[in-house]
Amino acid sequence: MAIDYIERIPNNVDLGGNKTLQRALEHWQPRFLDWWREMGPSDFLASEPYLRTAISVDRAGWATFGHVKMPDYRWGIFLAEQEPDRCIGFGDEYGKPAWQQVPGELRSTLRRLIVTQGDTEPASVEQQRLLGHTAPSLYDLRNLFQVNVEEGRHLWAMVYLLHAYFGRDGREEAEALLERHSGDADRPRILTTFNERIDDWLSFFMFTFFTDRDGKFQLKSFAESGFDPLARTTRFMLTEEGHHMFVGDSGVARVVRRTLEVMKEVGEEPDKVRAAGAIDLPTIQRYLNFWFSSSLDLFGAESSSNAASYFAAGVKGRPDEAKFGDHLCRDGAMTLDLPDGKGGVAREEIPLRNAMNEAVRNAYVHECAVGARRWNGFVAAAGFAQTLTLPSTRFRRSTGLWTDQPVDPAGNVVSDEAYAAGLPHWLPSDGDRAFIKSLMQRVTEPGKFAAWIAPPDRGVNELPIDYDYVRLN
Ligand code: BYC
Ligand code: FE
Ligand code: FE
Repeated sequence: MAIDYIERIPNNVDLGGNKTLQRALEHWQPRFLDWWREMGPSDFLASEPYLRTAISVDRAGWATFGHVKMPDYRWGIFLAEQEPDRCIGFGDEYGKPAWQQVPGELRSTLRRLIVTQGDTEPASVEQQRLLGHTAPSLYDLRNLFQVNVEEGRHLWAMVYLLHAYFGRDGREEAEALLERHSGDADRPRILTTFNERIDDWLSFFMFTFFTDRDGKFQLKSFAESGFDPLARTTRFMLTEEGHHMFVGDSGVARVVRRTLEVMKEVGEEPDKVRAAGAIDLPTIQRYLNFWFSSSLDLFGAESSSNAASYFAAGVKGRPDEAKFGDHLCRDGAMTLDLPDGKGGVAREEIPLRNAMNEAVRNAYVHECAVGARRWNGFVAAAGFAQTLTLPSTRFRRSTGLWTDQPVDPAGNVVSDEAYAAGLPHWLPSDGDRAFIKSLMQRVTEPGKFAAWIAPPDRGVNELPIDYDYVRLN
């Protein structure tokens, strides 16, 4: 289905056929633009990055590329095609027709989940708003802005659902999504990771690798939802998410490859690597530890009655629910490790439905490990024995069973003293951050890259690497 570009708000939901909704969203639109100008990449309003924009939701028309000023980007409302006669694929409502409207008894649950999802999107734009000043190349600057405009569109996706299906409460929540801000002392974003600072590009690459990947898993859970408009919305969002994770995966890989080039010249000693202007692997490991552990919290508690009721009600399924044999999960169980309160580890069996957060987190950890293995492949191929390792899922947790437990990255419960003494070695120190910051120098000549990162293997949309990916007007 083609997207209607004549309208002020591009859409494939026949917005023109619902004047009340159209007016409400046209009222929200200038507020969004004000927010973008104030809280987005505000110093680059006149720049023209080479961006892709969706002009239809099918494969052929998905991405149209061109130089565009970001405030002129056509943010719109795009849903994946409706599947005729779609049925609910899991939980107690299994096999019943998917809902085209919000069931009354699920209204507040669905609203809360949609608000939580929607809150993360503008939060990430806020977190990344100053990175343009220190972009290591025009290619990277363009990727940053591509991610930013698409996160802005993901906000639109959730705001559409709030306006279209949740009446007055929904409209109020849509306003509030522009009023909370990342890191704000009074009105912070909802989830902790989205209040953390992203002041440098190593953090940005870690965030797009680890945190956007949580986005992928959460969106895939919603893509199974019995609430069909949510499922269709998130299905289309997922087509954009692939690029965000590519930015993270290839970004970290390029940092590692540059580090390895320098290590071949000056040896493995971190100080020497730093003196040569690259990022030593132990520092990369500490950044990895920070963002991985923070992102693990985003899956919620290991044992969650909320998760059980989402699953039972058909609100939130497992990613790729169809690949599971049992869609009811009435009598399955999962065994969890938990602190025994005496410095050791106990085990507890809980009903599978209550363990849905943990099941999804496990799949996520598995996928993160594939990325880490790839980076380690570069290290090994360069002839070095160091490795980048995902810390234990018990390490530095702020939600769930392991909240505030003294656990080292290997997963061992240690004494409080050992934990306090270890943390500066496990997480980026002030010194690490100052060093990374000192490397963040802006490079604006097409085809040139900062010394701490290798060029990418190829450009965007089959263009050369030295293309003018951003016209800095
Ligand atoms: N920080 O029973 P649980 C993305 C709270 S990323 C602070 O598991 P729930 C993106 C929780 O509120 C994807 N608090 O809770 C990426 C609950 O508190 P109450 C975002 C947290 O809510 C990059 C308590 O702990 N999408 O799209 O059922 C760039 C017990 O936990 C946190 C979603 O998150 C935390 N991390 O499950 C741009 C999907 N975690 O109510 C975008 C929508 C938990 O007991 N959200 N708590 O006071 C959800 O599905 C669920 O809210 C959660 C948590 C899975 C997050
Ligand atoms: Fe997003
Ligand atoms: Fe994303």
